[in-house]
Amino acid sequence: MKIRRFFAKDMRTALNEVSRELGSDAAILSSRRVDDGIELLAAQDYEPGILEAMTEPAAERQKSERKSESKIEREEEKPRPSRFATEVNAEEKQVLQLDWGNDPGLKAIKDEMRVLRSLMEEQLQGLAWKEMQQRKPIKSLLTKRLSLLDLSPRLRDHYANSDGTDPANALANALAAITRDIKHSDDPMMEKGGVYAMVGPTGVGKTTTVAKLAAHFALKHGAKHVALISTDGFRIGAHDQLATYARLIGCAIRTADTPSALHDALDAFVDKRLILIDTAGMSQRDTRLTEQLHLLSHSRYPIKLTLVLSACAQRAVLLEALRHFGQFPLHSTILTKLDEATSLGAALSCLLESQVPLAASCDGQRVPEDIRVLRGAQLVDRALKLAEHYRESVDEWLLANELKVGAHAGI
Ligand SMILES: Nc1nc2c(ncn2[C@@H]2O[C@H](COP(=O)(O)OP(=O)(O)O)[C@@H](O)[C@H]2O)c(=O)[nH]1
Ligand SMILES: [Mg+2]
Repeated sequence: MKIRRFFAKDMRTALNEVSRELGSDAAILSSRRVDDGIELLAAQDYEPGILEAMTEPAAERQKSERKSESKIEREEEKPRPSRFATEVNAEEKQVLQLDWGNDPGLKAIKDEMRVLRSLMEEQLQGLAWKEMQQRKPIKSLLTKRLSLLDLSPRLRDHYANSDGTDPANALANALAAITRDIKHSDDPMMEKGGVYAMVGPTGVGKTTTVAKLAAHFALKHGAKHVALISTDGFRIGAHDQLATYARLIGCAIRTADTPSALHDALDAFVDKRLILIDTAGMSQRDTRLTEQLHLLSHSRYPIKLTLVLSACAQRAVLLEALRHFGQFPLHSTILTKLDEATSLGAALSCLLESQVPLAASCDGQRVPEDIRVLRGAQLVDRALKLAEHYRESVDEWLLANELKVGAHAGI
């Protein structure tokens, strides 16, 4: 058996060379990637028995050598691997196991199969969507209409199952179900007072919302009944921003950037009817503080955690905020920046999925005007108007793509 090593820039060239040099019956013993191409070990007049002898690990050989003498004698009769074969054995033992994972030819085939698979999936998804349009025209129309609202796919599919004798009737039922499922806080914080801590990502409008709530309460009941606490002692100007609002409203204010300072501030404001705590954001420090706020809510200060969310944020951002702050019991949520949102789908999905009650909605920067209590019907109505204004058509490819084949009930 003749064994030779070949180098070439790619597998095809290497195989051509093997065939030219050793003939078409040559056997490939191993292949591996090297710096500038492919290295092949090929054999002419390949005899599997000899190869096994070449690849038999030394330990195995020693073990069999230790067996009975008669066995040794028989072993000696067997052909021993040549010096060249032994060298190859030592050097190439690991390489002799073909490294198919790095084979460029196989990799190309794999890539092509991946493309073919996604093409087939796409075709099947398109068929599933077409089939649904034929078999369940009302459901498919509802799916299209609800897609305009930009609800999460799960909620869209859920509400697209609404009953109805005709498309308009089914849509009215679906919208009524959405409206009914939006939870509202029965706690009128702007009327009754209490201790509320605004938590949420940075920049969503927590400080502005605190000012709006404080100003409304002060207008109704008097500024002396309102107190503000800022726990955002890190950012330059954060306290100044709240202090400016407190001065304009004429209410008391304190900074508390440690749990004990917060305790002291709450003690100092024990006679206030409305205490609003403004926090910073989502950093680890804020999480610790939120934890503290939650702990305090079990003491004599019934602090209610209110999650402030921007209606402009993407669904993933809102879900992340919910995941982060949802580890504490949330009393309610306030939606801000409704005036800047081009879709309310993400915010509605968040409210529906989390079931955290909505306490108020903000639709502008003006203090105190731009805050109101919106009911579910008003929110849904607003969401529909935005959908009509900003979305003309549904991307059917996207829709079909989301309807993972067979994954949804009734398809
Ligand atoms: N358009 C709009 N802007 C808002 C609203 N609420 C707050 N803002 C603005 O958002 C920015 C950040 O607000 P701020 O209260 O400092 O956010 P915080 O970091 O959560 O305290 C400021 O420019 C606010 O004027 C709102 O409802 N609509
Ligand atoms: Mg702030």
